[in-house]
Amino acid sequence: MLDRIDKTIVALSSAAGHGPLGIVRLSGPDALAIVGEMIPQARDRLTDVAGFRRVSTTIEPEENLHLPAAIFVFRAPRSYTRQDMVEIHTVGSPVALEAVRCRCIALGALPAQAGEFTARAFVNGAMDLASAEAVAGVIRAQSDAQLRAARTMMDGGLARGINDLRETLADLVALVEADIDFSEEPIDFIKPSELRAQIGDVVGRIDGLLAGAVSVERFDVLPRILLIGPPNAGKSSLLNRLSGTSRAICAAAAGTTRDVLTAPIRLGRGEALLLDTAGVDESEDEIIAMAREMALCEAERVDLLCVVLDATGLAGDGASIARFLAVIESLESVAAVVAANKCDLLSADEERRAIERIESLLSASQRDVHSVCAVSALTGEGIETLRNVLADSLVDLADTTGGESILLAERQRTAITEARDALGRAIDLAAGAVETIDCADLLAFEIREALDHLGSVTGEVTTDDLLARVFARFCIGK
Ligand SMILES: Nc1nc2c(ncn2[C@@H]2O[C@H](COP(=O)(O)OP(=O)(O)OP(=O)(O)O)[C@@H](O)[C@H]2O)c(=O)[nH]1
Ligand SMILES: [Mg+2]
Repeated sequence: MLDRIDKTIVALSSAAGHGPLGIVRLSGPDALAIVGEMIPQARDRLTDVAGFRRVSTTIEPEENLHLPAAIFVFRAPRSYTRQDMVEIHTVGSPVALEAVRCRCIALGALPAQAGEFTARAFVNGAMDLASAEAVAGVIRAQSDAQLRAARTMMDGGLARGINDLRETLADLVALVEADIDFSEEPIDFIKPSELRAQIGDVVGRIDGLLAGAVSVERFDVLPRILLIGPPNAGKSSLLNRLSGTSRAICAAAAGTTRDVLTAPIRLGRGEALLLDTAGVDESEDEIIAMAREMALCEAERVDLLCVVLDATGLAGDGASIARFLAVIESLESVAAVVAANKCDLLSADEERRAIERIESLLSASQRDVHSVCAVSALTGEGIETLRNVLADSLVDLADTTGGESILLAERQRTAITEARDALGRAIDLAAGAVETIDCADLLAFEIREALDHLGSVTGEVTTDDLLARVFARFCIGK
């Protein structure tokens, strides 16, 4: 990819499919000339500009095919790739956009490979490698928490952290190497105990970074929320209501749902996958017992439980609900929220008492839940509140597992771990030495090893193979 950096590339940069607007993007020395061929009447207005310009015109990718277009010109180096770039914004018809892209290719542009625009931005010094990788994360983010983590990385947050570590290590390796260079002199540039302490400090900072990191690979997986509750509580009705579909069969008969059903739902600015299962009770019926086992097994593998209870069933002693809560106590490790359903059948007073009853049953069962919401799957009452509570609970989870929410790709995590291992070996060497010179060669080797691994995270140390792997994860056009 990098051997053709002086060639002009083209790609569709908007999402595939029909839309009001679509974008074809070019980067490279011939970008202006190629687009100029398609707009002879306005060609001069592209080239006589030093920085940025928007030109409204008609573009003719094929004979007698005239499309209204806005042409955005970004002259090098004031562009994303720091090369001449042109964006053609025109009607979002896949056929029209393909005609424009093909004409660009006929005029000499090369079809862009995945991530090639961002690879050029990195090679031309517009961003560090970690920031370039974060661009893919921002595009793939499926929730607010993921988007924030990717933005921090794109703004150079990870690079700054890594560069601080590298600076400390570069200072240390200089002192160790000075010990080697001046081994004849009676000077001790750094004592083994001091080295151990300083390297230990770097290891501590690396551990903090790794513990607070979110995996970019998790971006491809939607968070999963399981609806769980006694039979007939209205789980399937809630799945339909939250997803806006008629995905699940709902019926007055208990035991309607047997298999696990799924539907994507909108949550805040993100999405989640909602799972509907069979009602959990003590039935002896063989099929219902199997369905219950399946529900409980599924519950251990989700990010969040949405416990659905029939609020009208709380009028009596609430014994059946207490029994149900006892069943899910074993799922303590999974976060939960409670939806008290069928509130349309209750007066405001009864609703308040039902919520209080659930809260007291919960405190007796020691089951920690984020929130109890009164809802009606039938009328839609309280559903938006439940949606917000589910979204907030997922963000809380991301924040507790994500700490400062630095985003790491698996490649970066491996490189940082290898740096940590090399530093661990350096600490062992220093611990066994009376004077630094006793093991200075090996010490310098291990610290340099750590420096190289850390450098590969931000792109200070790169290989073609590494770049090919990094940018292969991108979509074409970015
Ligand atoms: N009034 C009222 N009825 C509801 C509400 N939600 C569900 N129902 C009714 O309750 C009955 C059971 O609903 P389902 O959605 O099938 O309940 P479920 O929890 O999926 O039941 P199983 O799959 O059998 O465990 C149906 O007759 C629904 O129409 C609600 O908010 N208000
Ligand atoms: Mg059901």
